[in-house]
Amino acid sequence: MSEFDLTVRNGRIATASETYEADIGIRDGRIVALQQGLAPAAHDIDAAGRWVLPGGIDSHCHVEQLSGMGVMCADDFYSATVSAAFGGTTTIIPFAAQHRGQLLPDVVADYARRAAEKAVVDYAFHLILTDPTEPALTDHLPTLIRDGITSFKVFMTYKALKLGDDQILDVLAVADREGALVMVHAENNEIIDWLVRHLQAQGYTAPKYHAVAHAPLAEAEATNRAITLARLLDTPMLIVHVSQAEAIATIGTAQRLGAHIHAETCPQYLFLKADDLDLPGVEGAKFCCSPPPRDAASQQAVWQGLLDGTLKLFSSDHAPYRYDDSGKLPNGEKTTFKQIANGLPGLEVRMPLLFSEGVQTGRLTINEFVALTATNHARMYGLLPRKGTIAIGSDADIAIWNAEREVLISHSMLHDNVGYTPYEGRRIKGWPEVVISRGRIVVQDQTLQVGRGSGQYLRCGVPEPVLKARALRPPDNFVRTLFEHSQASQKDAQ
Ligand code: DUC
Ligand code: ZN
Ligand code: ZN
Repeated sequence: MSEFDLTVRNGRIATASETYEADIGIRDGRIVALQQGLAPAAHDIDAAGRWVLPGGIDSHCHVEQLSGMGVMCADDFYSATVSAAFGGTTTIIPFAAQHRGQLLPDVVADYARRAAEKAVVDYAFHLILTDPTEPALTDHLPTLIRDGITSFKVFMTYKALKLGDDQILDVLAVADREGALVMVHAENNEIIDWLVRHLQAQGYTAPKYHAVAHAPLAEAEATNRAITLARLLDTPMLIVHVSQAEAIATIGTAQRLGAHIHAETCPQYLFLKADDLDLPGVEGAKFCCSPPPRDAASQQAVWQGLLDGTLKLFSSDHAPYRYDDSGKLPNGEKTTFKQIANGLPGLEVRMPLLFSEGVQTGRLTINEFVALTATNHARMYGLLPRKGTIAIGSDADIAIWNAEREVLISHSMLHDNVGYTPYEGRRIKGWPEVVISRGRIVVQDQTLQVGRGSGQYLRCGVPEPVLKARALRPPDNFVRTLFEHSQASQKDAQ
């Protein structure tokens, strides 16, 4: 009898740093052998002529979550994780989202229960933090961080979600002290509101005006301001869903100055344009997300940011809303751009789109592809080496890609519950045909092979940017010390 539960043989393995031919032996959900000439186990996959890559990590997706406007996502943990798996992603990190007035521990307990019942691949959580009260900052966040939720997103826009700069500083200081990473949605709220008001006053309500209201400069300004706040405390920050050149330039400058600034982008900023919102009626709602898709020059800048390492993460920002009155169109054909639920689906096509347009075109090496879609996410959120790579001791999360398979993207072939895809009709080349999570074959022969609730919760460790910042910076930062002392005296005074 074989010492392995499963073997994957004859494939070409790529990690973020290496490419080589070897067989993989898997036991108890982990990779335990990596060498040529392994004898087949009773369960054996012949990966000859295929790429054997780490399963993807999608570290920015919205699943079974209420939006700021109170709209429920179309995907629950079942449909979202099934869809992820069919697209080669074996770990997702969605958001346990606090709405004002809610207690963080309650939010997380509810979200954890929903996920445990339904997820088919593994998952960790970020928080969305909208109400940084004193108990949240002093008690709830530190406890949740110790329980493995080591990243949280704050918003600079959306009335119901946004924090002021002073609140963001409070959150950054707590994250810094407790070992967590703050993710920022950077758009200037006042600029957007002003533009919305004047567009509406002139009767400009069609979906295409969403992209006008969410102006590139609103993103550029907020990105610069967010970075300034992080630099004041000399603490790490991740700018999410970056879409345009000036924001990327600002991030690059901060990185060259030695600030601990990291950044992510998403498929919609490489493969869609603001022009896509300009369709008859309200059809353009299918392309409304924030920040919105931009122009060809922005797409070029985003590609460049991925190639030169300014942008380290490629996530979907999957935010699924159906094209009907349950989601995108609360007012049917009369829905104005301001009322359209913001967000696009992308969990399943994230990796195939980048594989086809990045690797197959020669823009990216296969190793860069792995880094951008898996390994860098595991580093960023404290999941390496368990997730995001192929190595002895790592979880056996593997996607076996057929680089020759040509696919015509259409919603009918996808597994989410959104009812449309913004990438309808695109021809791409390369698709993950077998997907393995913790040694379990999740997808094979275009069929789901596992049941609801078989995914596991992952506790994230300290994010690598936090460890690096701690190691590199001088121990005394007067501004941080000021925060610590004033927090302590506020607590004593109670
Ligand atoms: N923008 C966000 O900030 N989150 C969800 C989707 C979107 O478009
Ligand atoms: Zn956002
Ligand atoms: Zn998002």
